Parts: sequence; structure tokens; C-alpha cells
Amino acid sequence: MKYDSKKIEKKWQLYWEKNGTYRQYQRPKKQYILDMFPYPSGVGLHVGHPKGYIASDVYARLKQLQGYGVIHPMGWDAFGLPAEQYAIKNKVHPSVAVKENITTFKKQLQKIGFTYDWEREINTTDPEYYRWTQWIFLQLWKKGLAYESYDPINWCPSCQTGLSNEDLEQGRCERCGSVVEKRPMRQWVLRITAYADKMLRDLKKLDWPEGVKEAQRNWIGRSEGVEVVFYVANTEEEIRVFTTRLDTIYGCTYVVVAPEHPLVKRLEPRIKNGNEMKEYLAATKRKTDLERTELNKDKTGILLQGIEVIHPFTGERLPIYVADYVLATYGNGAVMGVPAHDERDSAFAKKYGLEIRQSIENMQAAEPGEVFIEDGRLVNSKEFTGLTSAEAREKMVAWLKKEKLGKKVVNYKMREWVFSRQRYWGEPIPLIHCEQCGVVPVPEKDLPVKLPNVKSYEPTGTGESPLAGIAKWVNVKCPVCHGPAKRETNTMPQWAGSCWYYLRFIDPKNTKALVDKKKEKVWIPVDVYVGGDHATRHLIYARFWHKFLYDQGVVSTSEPFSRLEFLGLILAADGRKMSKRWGNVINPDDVIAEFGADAFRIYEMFMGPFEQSIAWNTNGVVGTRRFLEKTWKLQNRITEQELPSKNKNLGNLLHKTIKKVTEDIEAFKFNTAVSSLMILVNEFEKDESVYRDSYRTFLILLAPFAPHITEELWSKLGEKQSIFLAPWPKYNPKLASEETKTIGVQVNGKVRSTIELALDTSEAEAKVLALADAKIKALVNGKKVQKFIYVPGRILNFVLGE
Ligand code: ANZ
Ligand code: ZN
Repeated sequence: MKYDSKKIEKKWQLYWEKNGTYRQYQRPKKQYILDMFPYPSGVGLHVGHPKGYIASDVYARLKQLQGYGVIHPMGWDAFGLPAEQYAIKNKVHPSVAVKENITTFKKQLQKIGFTYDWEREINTTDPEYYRWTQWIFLQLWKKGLAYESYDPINWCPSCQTGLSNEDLEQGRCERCGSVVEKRPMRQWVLRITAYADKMLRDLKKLDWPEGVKEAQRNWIGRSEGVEVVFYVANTEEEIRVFTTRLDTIYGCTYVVVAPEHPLVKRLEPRIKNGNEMKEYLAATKRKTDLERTELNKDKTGILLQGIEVIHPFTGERLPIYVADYVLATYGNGAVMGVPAHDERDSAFAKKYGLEIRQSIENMQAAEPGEVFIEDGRLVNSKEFTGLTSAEAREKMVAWLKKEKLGKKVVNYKMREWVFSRQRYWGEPIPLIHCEQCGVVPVPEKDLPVKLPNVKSYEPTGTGESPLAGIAKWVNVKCPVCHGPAKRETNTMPQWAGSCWYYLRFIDPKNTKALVDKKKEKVWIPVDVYVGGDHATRHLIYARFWHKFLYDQGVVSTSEPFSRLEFLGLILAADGRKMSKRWGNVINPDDVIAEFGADAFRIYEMFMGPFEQSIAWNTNGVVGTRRFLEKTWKLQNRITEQELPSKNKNLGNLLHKTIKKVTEDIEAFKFNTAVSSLMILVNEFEKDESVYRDSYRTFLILLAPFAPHITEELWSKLGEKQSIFLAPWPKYNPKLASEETKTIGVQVNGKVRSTIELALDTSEAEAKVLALADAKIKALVNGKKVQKFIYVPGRILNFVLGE
């Protein structure tokens, strides 16, 4: 009997589908295990894509075997630029391309033997799906969290669309690498900062990798400070600055505003060097935010001649500069310059010969010559002199408040979410512009607003969506006054559909609501979410929408994903990213055709720690295939009775393996779980016979990793039901505990007693346990232990001093 993986895998995949083996939703204990659903690209899956899916599948199978009802769904995130650009290049309509790509993806995934319930399959481009994406948008709009704005936004000249801040990587378009421009245009914006504090606060609740939480904290970038008013002398105008260091204000010797600051325009008639100023503003436009704020870049700016501000505490007149190191989009777009205590201000002041006035003193020894940027004690600060920085900040803000010259404020680095795209392939924004009524929502009964099926959908580049050119679609009657009106023609960004898809999997066919309330309560939050990347995009956006839906009573929890497991990539054998461009892509279909899906699955889990990026190595699959061959052959040695084993290693190994595999899968340590299964098989092999019960247990342990071969061997044991309906084995904790060893306890090199120690006893534990021995205690007590030598399982020695 040969191990014919091809035949076995096909057979069981059909059986599971036909019997609904994984649809145990009625079980009282439930688990929702979710993958970040893919964008179905034109090139299909490479071996890197399924790594996370295999991991979640192993976990989902463990949970089912432990008696849980498990939802483990799959679907497609198919709107957005990649699909549209692929379609333009290949001259097919995006809807056709998406359909074809999904077919390819699905075929590939089905060969791997996942527990996916295809009856729950969703597709973000399906009008029955995006009806609800539009519905959520309308709720946001009704609550004032979606609004129209004309502020300059990031524009990618190559992708020909506006972008959000999250779409940038170091000032460039994340998608195509072009340097983005600032472009003033009409757009729809979501007020994501309304949830900034809640998103920050609730990170504490989440069982997520610390790195991802930290990335979100930094992205949100909460900053507590004070807004201070500086009046412009001889005018009614004021400049508000944002500072986190109010305590340094006696060291403020000038004020700087961003070139885009509205005051610059308003005060133009008074400014004597207007031409110089205009030139400077033009030069700024050509720079990216990154170029402007980088610490090491040469600071530039110009003095505004003819106007001055008044220092709120001293009444002194101070010069005003325009400088591009101040960003218009952060705080108030203006700062108070404190060259003695801020690095940027220091560089600026030195360049322009501005006064540097110390107002904070180091409470420890000062380092001469360096800009002292930390908190300290105030000097040269009138009645505040002598206070600590913290005390001064409180006293000063109280005074400002009393004088109506300032107040405490909180700022966020995170910007509002620019939500409209000037592209075709996205969800239409369900709003109507009426000449009489203004912006009017599409009535809920008229949802979805379907994307018109057109031949030409190339971007216009004018800042208008290609939809704007489709008169038949654009011109509608206003739902309120029935007068002539026009549809909103911008579409939603690629990230809209993925903000809530996990809710739809629970209730994918509901036509009355996006999710049934009872079902939502049962399954949400997602217990384990598996994926990579997206730390500050999808995972922030989805949390924002979820929190909004929570406030609307649509969902019952404040967070969508309880636990997150982040995966490392699979790199190509050459150590580079797998890509068509490098010609180093490996297709899972080929690997499965040669070695089988089970060998492929085990290899991906065995490669190394889950969260690490590791290069592909086909020899590794050869190895896991060999392991399965051994497993297959063991069936010929089965005995109905447990015969005395000659192999003393086998003793408690089965119990230890149950413990290890259970705990390791729970902890996403798949590689060590697999290696313990390999050890067990090697020990089985050393005996002439394998006891049937032991083999049976081993098959269940292996089943989450290699579902097909174990199901086949299981049925060969005469079992009538699927192995995935069997209970997960329990171990005897006594037998599973680590091996102990008797070791001699030495005092000054002489063995004085012996103790039993587990092999994994730590040095500190070993010391305590040794001193618990009466003989040793008597010898050591009162003396100084100069050295304590401990080699687990071998040596324990107290070296005593005089
Ligand atoms: C005076 C001062 C003195 C400052 C000092 C710092 C140190 P975070 O923590 O990132 O919020 N700032 C305010 N608005 C700005 C803008 N639009 N563009 C560039 N810089 C801006 O940083 C807050 C500090 O960044 C503020 O506190 C302000 O400089 C600067 F010894 O005010 B500080
Ligand atoms: Zn681009």
C-alpha cells in the first residue's frame, strides 16, 4: 500500500464538503478564527500567501477537536487600484478580471485542504455586500463623521487619485513609489480622530503583538499641550501656537508660522518684504512634509518685516518668521521659538542670528554647549523662577486661562481619513448633490448605489472621477425635492470593504441588516485574527468603524479582534521577496502536485517560528513528505495489545507530546509542535509494534497539520466518523511532566547529599531546593556562598568562602 497523497487528498476534500464536517456551529462553545482576506491578484497565489491561512487552519482544527463550534471563513477584498490597474493593462473589465482571479485563487486554496465554509464566502465588490458598506458610510455621514472638505490633500500624479496619510510611505505613494503632491480639491473625509482617544485607550485590552500596538500608538500620536495666544502688535489678529513645553516660554524669542498659515495672507498688506515671502511660499510647495521636517535638513525661513507679536507673559515684542519646518497640518500651524531648549529652534536661531535665552536649568550637572531639551528648573522666568518644569506648566496654564490667553489642548499626529478616490473601481459614495437641498443621502431603500458597468473607466487626471462623465448615471432626481440633482462621483478607497467584512461572514446572506444582532452577540469579537502588514491601516480603520458601529448599537463589543497573530513572510530561496519581477515565485500547486498538500502544510508550519521571515527551501518539503511516509508505514505494525516496549524513551513520551502539541498550537508555536510529533514517530519506529491506542492518539495530534493523511489512516483503523469529530486527547499531567533526575549536591566539591530535580529547573529554584535539604542546610548555613555552580541534570555545587 503506497501513500498516494493525490488520491487521498481529493477524496477527503470532497467528503468534508459533502458532509459539512466543519459546520458544527450549534456547539455551545464557539471560536471565530479569521484570516486577513486576500485581494485576488491576477497572478494567483504563491507559496507565501497560504502561510497564515495554514496556521489559522491548524488552530481552527484544534479548536474543533477540542469541542468548539468554529467559524473559519474566506472571502475576497477586490475593490481598489490594483484590480483596476490590472484590468486596464490587460484590457478586461475589472469586474471580469476579479471574477477570473477569484476562480484561480479559490481553486488554489481548495487544494490545500482548509476548513473554510464556502457557503460564507463574501466578495466586497458584490453589490449585495457593498450595499452595507454604503449603509455604514451613510450612518457616519448622519452623525457628522463624514464631511466634505476642500483642504489640500496628497495626490499621486501617477495613480491619479487623492490619497490618505496612511497611503503614504515616507512621503511617497505606497502603491507606486511616486512623490506625492499637495493638491487642493473637493473630497470626502472621515473624522477618524473622533475615536483617537478610545482607540488608544482600548489597546490595553487587546492580546496583540506589542510591536503592532506600539505602531498604532505612534500613528495616533497623542500629544498633550497648551495652545498659547500671541497677539500681533497693532492689529486685531492673533497667532495661536501649540506647545508641549509651556515652561520654556520665557525663553521664547520669536514665533514661526507655517507658510500655509492663513494669517500670512491676511497680513500681506502690512508685510514689507511681500515678494520675498511669495517666492518662499512657492519654494515650499515643491517640498514634501518629510523634507520639511527632517531634523538634519538645513532650516530655511524668512522674517516677516513690518509685523511683530507680543509675548503673553512679558509683553515684549518678538519677530515673526515663516519657516517650512513648521507644518500647517499639525497643531495650529505655528510654534513659539525656544532656541535654548529645542533642537530645531536652536538650528534655526543660529542660522538667522536670533537671540538664545536660557529659561530652564538642568537640575543635575549641565553639559555645556548642548541644547538642554529636558525638564529642569526654571531660570530667568520672573515669578516662575525656581519652579520645576512640571510645576511651572500647571501654574502658567492657569494664568493663561485666567487671562484668556491660552488653554490645555490635545493634538494627534493622526490626520482625518481622506475617504474619496477619483477612480472607477470602488464603492460609489451614496450621496446626491441637489441644487436646492445641498448634499442629500441616498434613501436606504435605494441602496446599493451600483457602480455603472461602463467600457471606459480610465482615470481622468483632472481630479474628477471617471464616473463624472457618465451622464446617465450622474443625473438623478433629488430624493427630497425631486428637482434636478447629481450623484457624488468619487468612490471609496480600497480599505472601505475590509473595515467590516468580519461581521458579514457571520451572516453573509442577511438582506435586512448587515448582521443579525443575535448572531453578532454569539460570534463577535473575532477570537484570533491572523495576518501580516497593515498595522496602521486596515487595523486602525477597522477598529474605528467597529467602535462607531458599537456606538450605534450595531455591534455589542468595543473591539473587533481580541487576539492578533502577526506572521513573518516566506521569502524566495534566494532570500528576496517572492515576485514575478525576480522570477523566483513558487506556486503551491506545483509543490502540492509533487509532495501533497499535507507535506506542504507541515513544511510551512515547520520552517521556523511563525512570526519570522524565512526563505523557502524545497528540500524541507522533501523532509516533511518523508515524515508522512513514516507515519503511513506505521499502520503495518499496529497491535491490539500494548506489548512491553524495549524502547525506554517511549515511556511517557505520548503524554508529553499531547501536552506539547496542545500548548504549542495554542501559542502559535507550530514549528516546535511539529518537531515533537516527529520525535514521537521516530520513537514509535524503534519498536517492532505500535499499540493501536497510541497510534490513534498520535493521528489526532497530527490531524490539524495533516488533515488528509490522518483522516485516511483513521478510517483504516475502522473508525466510522471523521477524525475531526473525535475528542482531542487528554494527557496525564504526572506522566507529561518533565523528566526528573537525581543529582548529587556538593559542598566545596564533595558530594554531601542527593536531590531529585526536573531537568528544566532554573538555577534559582535549584539553589532553594538544595538548601531545603537538611544536611546541606547545616553545612552551608552561616557561611558565605562564594560561588554556586549549577549544570542542569549534572552538577550542583556550593563553593563556600572563609
Ligand atoms: C515650544 C517648545 C519648546 C517646544 C521646547 C518643544 C520644546 P509633539 O510632542 O510632537 O506634539 N510644534 C507644534 N506645532 C508644530 C507644527 N505645526 N510643526 C512643527 N512643530 C510644531 O511636539 C510638540 C512640539 O512641536 C511643540 O512644543 C512645538 O514646539 C512643536 F523646548 O513649543 B514646542
Ligand atoms: Zn501612486
